[in-house]
Amino acid sequence: MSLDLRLSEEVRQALLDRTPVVALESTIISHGLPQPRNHAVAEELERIVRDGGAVPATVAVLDGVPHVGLDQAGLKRIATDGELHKLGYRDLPAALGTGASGATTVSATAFLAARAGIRVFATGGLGGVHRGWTETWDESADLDLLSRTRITVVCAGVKSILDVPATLQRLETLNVTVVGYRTATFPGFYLTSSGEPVDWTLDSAEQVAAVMRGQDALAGPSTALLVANPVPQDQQLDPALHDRVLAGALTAATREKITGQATTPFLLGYLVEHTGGASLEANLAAVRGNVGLAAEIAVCWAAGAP
Ligand code: PSU
Ligand code: MN
Repeated sequence: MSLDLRLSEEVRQALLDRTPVVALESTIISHGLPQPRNHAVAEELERIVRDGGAVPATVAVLDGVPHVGLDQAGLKRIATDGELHKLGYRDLPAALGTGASGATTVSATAFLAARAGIRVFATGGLGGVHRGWTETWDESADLDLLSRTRITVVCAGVKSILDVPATLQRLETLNVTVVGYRTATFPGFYLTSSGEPVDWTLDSAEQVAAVMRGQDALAGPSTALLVANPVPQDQQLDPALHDRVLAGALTAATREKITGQATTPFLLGYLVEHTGGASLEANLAAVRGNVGLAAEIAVCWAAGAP
């Protein structure tokens, strides 16, 4: 059995020519951002990649077929179709086998992008260990998949709705390389800093590409490289507002018995609503910065290709 992995024409050509490509996930569009703004954001993120000199490859599963690189109709579909599944890696076989459509989370996107031969991927904030994990055992499958996939993920850290120190511990155990981009503290998604230290700080896209070459030279287990890029300080969510509203969100999630895949979209949605949209602006600022940096890294990576 071979996989029918549908690459857009420009992605196929760029991979053949070894020119820069950046993978983008679709769950942030379908389940992470409110309509109708999400469609404009999906288009804007692709434009940022192009302006940075790379080809965008938004990833999703449409009618049971995994796509790497969507056309305009595909992009519109992931932004507007209310029936889309949220697909982690483990959901991919079920979607393929039943002909279902869905947006891909970090775990499914990283897998499909790497499978297509793409090395750089941008998102907002990773999934991770949820608060209350000792009770719920809720840890995003993003972490495990990134411990076995050779891809560079540019993100604003992990979502601040999570237990950030516990997530960093898990990333260490899983041997995922974590670097701060121009920061010595791990970013806090909506916030510039989570307050947690990082062991490595890199200052340029060239340096990131050099670390990627180091991964390949070692030829060890196929782990990811996490490039943690903070939201600019003047665009972060007010930390006091963040802490106050997040506390309310966590209480509401417990009260309404929100669990599993619904947890992250519920918490993000609650924050948007109860910060009067300010968390949305911080989230978008973080994603835009990540996508721009990912394009820079992809350009440096392609420049060093044999
Ligand atoms: N980044 C954002 N918004 C999001 C996500 C990331 O700015 O909605 C998505 C990603 O797809 C990530 C998922 O993989 O949230 C994590 O969900 P869970 O905690 O259910 O694994
Ligand atoms: Mn979960």
